[in-house]
Amino acid sequence: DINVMKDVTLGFGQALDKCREESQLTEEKMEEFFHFWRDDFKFEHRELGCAIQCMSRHFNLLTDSSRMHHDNTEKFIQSFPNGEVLARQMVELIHSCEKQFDHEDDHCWRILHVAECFKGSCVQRGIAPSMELMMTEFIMEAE
Ligand code: BOM
Repeated sequence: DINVMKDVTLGFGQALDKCREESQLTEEKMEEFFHFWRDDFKFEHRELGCAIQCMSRHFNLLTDSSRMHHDNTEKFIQSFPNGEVLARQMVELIHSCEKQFDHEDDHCWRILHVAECFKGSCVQRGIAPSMELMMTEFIMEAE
């Protein structure tokens, strides 16, 4: 279902406002969270990694060592319409990305690398949401 990843991203993105200040992620570096899926989005600001860490914490998706909490993450994804279709696959993709960057001790940088890797895996598997769909929904929600 092409809507699942869109819904999960917009849901997860709700925490961005709460995390901007503590992560120092300015609107110049990321205007809205769904821009994550743009083709030309660059993963270069450590602050984005810090923001994703903060947002994940907000939904209780991290362990004490700032790794993904598998059960909580699966349940979080399942809480969206048809989330059960992608929950296992997303947890596995994130975990396999985590393993690739486990040597990175800085949590913000590691999470940024994991996020970029996760996006790449989603694009490869054809489960990345389309930007047009994201924009439309985002604008509809704001009205
Ligand atoms: O090891 C730290 C785990 C953090 C993983 C972060 C990957 C997620 C990137 C952000 C994209 C989010 C889209 C949907 C939310 C998935 C839970």
